[in-house]
Amino acid sequence: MRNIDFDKFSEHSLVLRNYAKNFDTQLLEEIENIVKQNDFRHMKTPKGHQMSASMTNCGEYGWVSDKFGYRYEKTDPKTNQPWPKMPEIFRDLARSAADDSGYINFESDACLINRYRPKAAMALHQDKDEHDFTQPIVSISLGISVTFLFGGLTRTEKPVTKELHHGDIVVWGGPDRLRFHGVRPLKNNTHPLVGPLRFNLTLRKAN
Ligand code: MD6
Ligand code: FE
Repeated sequence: MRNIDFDKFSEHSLVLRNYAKNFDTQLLEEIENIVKQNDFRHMKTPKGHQMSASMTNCGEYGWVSDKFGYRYEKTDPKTNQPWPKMPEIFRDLARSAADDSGYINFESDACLINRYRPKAAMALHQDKDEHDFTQPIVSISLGISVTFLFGGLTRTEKPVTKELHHGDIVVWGGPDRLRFHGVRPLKNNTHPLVGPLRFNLTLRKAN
């Protein structure tokens, strides 16, 4: 039996500490390869605000935001091309993290890649553009650490916080699936392997 170090947010959501660490170079190489095909960009919210994290996608569906709203698209509206293929290591790692968290047979068809520089943040939001809320979300952190905010089902509930570090994987679902969450502005910092950056891979079943 493998010894998994986990840290629970709640009954249905947890952080698997260091779960992705052994794969970090491989994951970073795959990100680099994706970015060569489809570069990071700052998307705008439907209200016209530029997001401070920059984003790209891989997999069958990519998450996009612009004046027409938040949604999943099979092609990148910027290039009209399909998103880069999902690397097997992303899908396999997400599936195994989900399995180890009690969500068996998780099949992701979308991976949003967020890149944060110091001071970038993610305001409280719900992930609700997917079709099937019975499917969990698996989120992989690489690079500099961040304070993750895990709120309630309403925006006003005071969030609990967890530090997420390089190699940690968050898995959540069930009754927590629609909880508000976000990340605090990143502090100035440098990670030995990643530099002054944080990457977050969010794997989902969009459709
Ligand atoms: C981030 N993550 O960690 C932003 N959403 O940079 C998310 O928005 C997120 O980590 C749903 C589930 C897990 C997450
Ligand atoms: Fe989210």
